Amino acid sequence: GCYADPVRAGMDADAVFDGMTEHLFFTLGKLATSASLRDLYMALSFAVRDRLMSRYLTSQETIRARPQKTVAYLSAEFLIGPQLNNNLLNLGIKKEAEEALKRFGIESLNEILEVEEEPGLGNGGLGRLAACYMESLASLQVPAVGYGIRYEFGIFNQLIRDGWQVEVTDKWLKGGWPWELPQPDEACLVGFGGQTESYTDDNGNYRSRWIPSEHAIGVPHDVPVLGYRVNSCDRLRLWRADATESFDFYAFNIGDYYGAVEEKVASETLSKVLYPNDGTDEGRRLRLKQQHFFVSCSLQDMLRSLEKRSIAVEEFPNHWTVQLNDTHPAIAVAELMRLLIDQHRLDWDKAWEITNRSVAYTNHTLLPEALEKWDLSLFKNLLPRHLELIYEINRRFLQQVRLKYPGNDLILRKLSIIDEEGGKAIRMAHLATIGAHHVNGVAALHSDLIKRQLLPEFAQLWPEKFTNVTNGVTPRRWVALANPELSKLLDKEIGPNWITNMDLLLELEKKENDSNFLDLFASAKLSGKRKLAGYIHRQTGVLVDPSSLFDVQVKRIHQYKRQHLNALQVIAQYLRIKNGITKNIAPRTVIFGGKAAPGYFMAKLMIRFINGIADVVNADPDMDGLLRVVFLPDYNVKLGEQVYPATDLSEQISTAGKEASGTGNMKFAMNGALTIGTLDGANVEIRDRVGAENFFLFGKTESEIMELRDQGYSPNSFIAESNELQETLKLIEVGHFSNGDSELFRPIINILTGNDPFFVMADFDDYLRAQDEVSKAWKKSKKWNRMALLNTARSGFFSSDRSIREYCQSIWKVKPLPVEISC
Ligand code: 26Y
Repeated sequence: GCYADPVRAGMDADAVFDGMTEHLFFTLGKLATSASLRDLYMALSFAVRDRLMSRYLTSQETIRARPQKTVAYLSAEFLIGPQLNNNLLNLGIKKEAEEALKRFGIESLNEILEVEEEPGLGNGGLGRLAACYMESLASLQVPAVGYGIRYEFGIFNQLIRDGWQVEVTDKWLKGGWPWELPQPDEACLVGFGGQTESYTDDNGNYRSRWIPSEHAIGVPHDVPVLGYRVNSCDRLRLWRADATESFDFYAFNIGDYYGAVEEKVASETLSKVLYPNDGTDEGRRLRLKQQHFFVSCSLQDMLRSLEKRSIAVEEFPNHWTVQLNDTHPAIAVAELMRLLIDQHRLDWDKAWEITNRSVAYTNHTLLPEALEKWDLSLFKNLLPRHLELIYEINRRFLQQVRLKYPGNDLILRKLSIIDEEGGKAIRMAHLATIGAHHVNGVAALHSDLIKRQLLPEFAQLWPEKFTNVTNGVTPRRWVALANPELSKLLDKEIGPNWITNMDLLLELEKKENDSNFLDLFASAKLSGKRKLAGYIHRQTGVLVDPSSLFDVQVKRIHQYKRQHLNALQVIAQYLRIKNGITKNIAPRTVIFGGKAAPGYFMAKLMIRFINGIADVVNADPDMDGLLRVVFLPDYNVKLGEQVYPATDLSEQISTAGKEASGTGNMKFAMNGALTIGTLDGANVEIRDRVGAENFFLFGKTESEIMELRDQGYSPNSFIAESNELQETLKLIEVGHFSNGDSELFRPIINILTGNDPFFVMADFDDYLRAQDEVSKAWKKSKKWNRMALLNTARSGFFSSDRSIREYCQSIWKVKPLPVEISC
């Protein structure tokens, strides 16, 4: 795996220049004199990709020569973001690339980075977490493969027209994407539908055989994932579905060869598009097909890797540890059983032992509407053999439960994989929990609630199975790459090792009273704010003042995340300014960003609501110098890189108990934003680490919310007690933010004054109080800067390196495998 040609592997500016020149000529068919920015982006990307190859291939050789356990991270989403800058950073050739670009007449690398389309192969937090974890795995030199789907269309692009969200197809592959390596020779065949039949095998045993009615072919498209300044380069293997019409392109050993060739199934639609709902399970047939498709390909791929090396299938758990990123890949429990029993002829107990020793499950949500359930008839129609296996898993499991709780039918009903309430359905969280050796939540509070509320009967049955791994984010992308000014300052002050050892940031605590240093810290922030202000002006036409407080809420739009609470607060501030009560007001720019699921009416209306407020506020001269409101269209990874470094105040205001963890909250804190937030998800741990005095806490706790709900919550009792809230609601009702149309935002008013499912009214006054604290603190700039510095200094815990170390030690039992390159 070693290739030393300087044109392909050289790390200096000359070599990068030569590599680009060759790619322009031979790969792109262009002369340097006529190359466009896009051509130069492609040429540089190919030159960088060349430099990944010896690392990538040597990493694979190393594990082949010294077999040890590899992590298989199964996720329906990988929101990896732009690749070029990250690979330049991790390779350590950013300066060299800049120098090479100068010779093509390009003065700033940014011009080239601008061209890159990001693969939006995820909705939000869960997909981005998978990407951060892949980067940390490689950086920690842990052998790993991420398995997922190569959606042809990722998360839609968002336009804002007349204040409304408009969805536009994400054609990220147009023009070619230089970071993937298709591997058609490693294609896998996946079946769907049909029926099972029983037969007696050669040894006289009754067996079941699945005769699918359709097949699809999965073609791996591999993306190299390089670690930071190491040779370890892991693989993200994304499956593209091909129709079996092109089956004869591939060499397979299956019984029904002709049947497979003759199929006229448009199987390629399987990997066509990412479902854009995060948080609401719609139980769609095609989604289950997508899940089984990528899970089956991935497990076959793992088993094949053992066969290739003549390793017995019984050894599977010593070579692979399979992590399920939520229940989306939970069919893996049944599919691994099927492959072991039907294809590899293992008996049930052996197959179950292998499955259980290999699989672990991460839960990312408690919200009932996000818990995957599959209608039994749909499931049976698509995966009849899997249904049989699930019935048997369930039968054996419930038998075990009966022995422990004799005569307790209630507990059987609660634990069963089959939900018998209403139409029968398969509960994927139960399948995953029974099949896995560990179940973890993604923040301390969340993991606790899994045990107390979501799966209490399981937690009682298997207390040792349940654990917590608090989420983390990669400091490479989210600090080193996104925030060059802060990074420079950190390098100068504490040396460059913070990038791989974020605990070193604690040394910054010594600087908390150093005015000079605080000024430098603040000017790094100001530089980020100037850049964002420029972007805001170009995108929205709104002029914002970089010296105002940048108050930011970016995340998917959801009622539980309560963007409407933030919006109401903005209206309250607007009213104060209109009424001349400006003494305690700090000049603010309130920035929102995020996509709404296309079918989520309330979320889309919330976007319209924010834009309605923005129009009124920004057009009113009374607001000049005091208040601006911006909705940033098309929030994605690339835009996040602009936003986190430019933020003073991070809005983390979900109803307590509803946000499993949050990861944006961590990105903000690392970049020196202060948080205004509830005791929800990882906010709790952020506050514990950075110090309560450096965090603006408000709102009811999870147990207070529960109590309120149990007592029969009535939002009107809270409204009755708050004049500002009444005035705020009234202004919306008269159509002040909708050109006099008093109907437009009626649904928002109705929900808030009706049953207010997310307790917005209950938390409003305390939120306003906390915002006043924010304004007060902002006016003492030195104190603010000290608080901000302490947020950066104490946020090392939220590095995904720490999270991955925890997974490796307590769940996966895997060790690093350093990769050496000999040439
Ligand atoms: C069932 C299907 C429609 C579905 C699709 C996507 C359900 C959920 C999702 C995505 C969930 C998600 O992004 N969850 C977030 O995971 C983050 C990483 O753990 C958490 O930080 C965050 O709190 C949680 O909402």
